Amino acid sequence: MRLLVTGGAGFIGSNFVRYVLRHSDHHVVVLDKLTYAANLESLKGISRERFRFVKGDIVDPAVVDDLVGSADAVVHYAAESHNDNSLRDPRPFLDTNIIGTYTLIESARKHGVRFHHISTDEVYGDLELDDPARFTEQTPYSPSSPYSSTKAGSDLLVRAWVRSFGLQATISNCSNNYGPYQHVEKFIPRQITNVIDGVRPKLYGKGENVRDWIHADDHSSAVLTILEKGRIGETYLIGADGEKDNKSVVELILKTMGLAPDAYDHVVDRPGHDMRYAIDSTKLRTELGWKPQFQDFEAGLEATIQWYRDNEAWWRPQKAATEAKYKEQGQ
Ligand code: NAD
Ligand code: TDX
Repeated sequence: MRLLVTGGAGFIGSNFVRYVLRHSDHHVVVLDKLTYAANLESLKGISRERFRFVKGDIVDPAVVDDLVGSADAVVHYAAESHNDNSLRDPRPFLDTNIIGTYTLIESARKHGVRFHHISTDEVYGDLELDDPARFTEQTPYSPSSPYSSTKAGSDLLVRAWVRSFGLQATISNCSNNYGPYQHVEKFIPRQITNVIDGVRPKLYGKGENVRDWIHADDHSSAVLTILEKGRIGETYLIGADGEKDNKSVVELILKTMGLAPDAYDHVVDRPGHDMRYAIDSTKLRTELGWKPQFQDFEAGLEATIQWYRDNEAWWRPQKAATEAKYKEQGQ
């Protein structure tokens, strides 16, 4: 297939591009606006034989239509992705996540092109710490932040286009990803690079919040599986049973990097901070036979820490500006 991958210069998109080129014969065109969150270095070294990069905005119908028209399938990762930014300035989240998705699905329906929409578990809101429940495909939508509400809105647009216009689409909602090439604004890379810089990790509030961690390569294998075998019109939840509270993750980072596990600071909490996410991925595992390869979070985290140690040139240019923004918020 000729795949159009939006947001392929970001964290998960760039990992997906590498994964697809390694594990399939598909050809890949990346469409990416190159916002602050992108890094072209993440695509460095990829052979041009089956890969091409186009700089452009998904809200621009002319750019989108040209590329969608010559693809067999669209895999839509492009988004404004950071909750903290959405609390400072929601507007770009509406533009890219809502209007950008609308622009893509309009074009996909016009050309009859298969569409896979990448979304998040955050559309389901949050769970209590002691709730035995996990999110399933039947959980009602209840997003908390400007980011998650725009992702929820984009999911609903895709569902409506399937029902009303027969769009050939699938949707996946994945839990928190970790791995190489993640921007230093996000929790795990921020703390690793703080420790490298001799700065104490920053834990929002009490650090009790739970995230369900999955390695980016496991997310990629799940998306490729859904793209090749998923049933049109269906939603699949992607998760790897990786629930951890933030405090334990920071302690593990500190221990792995040779420091005392309590060498971190508590900072002001995120407004509206979701308490816990947890994914039940039974449908994906039983219907499509997917299973995660990275079952050992400690080993995956250790490899990620080593990647940030080895690739300082990749993240260093973003670090000072990212920390300056956090400082303004007391975080
Ligand atoms: P990211 O912020 O690292 O990358 C986003 C990419 O999209 C960047 O390269 C950016 O330049 C591009 N982009 C933004 N606006 C654009 C526009 N208008 N036109 C074209 N390109 C644009 O994000 P990520 O963490 O890699 O997330 C990718 C997708 O996966 C998002 O849809 C996100 O909601 C979803 N997701 C992320 C996670 C996670 O843990 N990071 C978990 C579940 C789902
Ligand atoms: O410095 C920090 N300290 C801290 O305690 C930062 C940056 C975060 N946190 C906490 C907030 C969250 O509980 O760590 C947790 C993870 O934070 P983020 O990395 O900002 O991720 P989250 O808000 O959970 O959202 C992520 O997963 C779902 C992605 O950014 C989203 O794009 C995805 O949809």
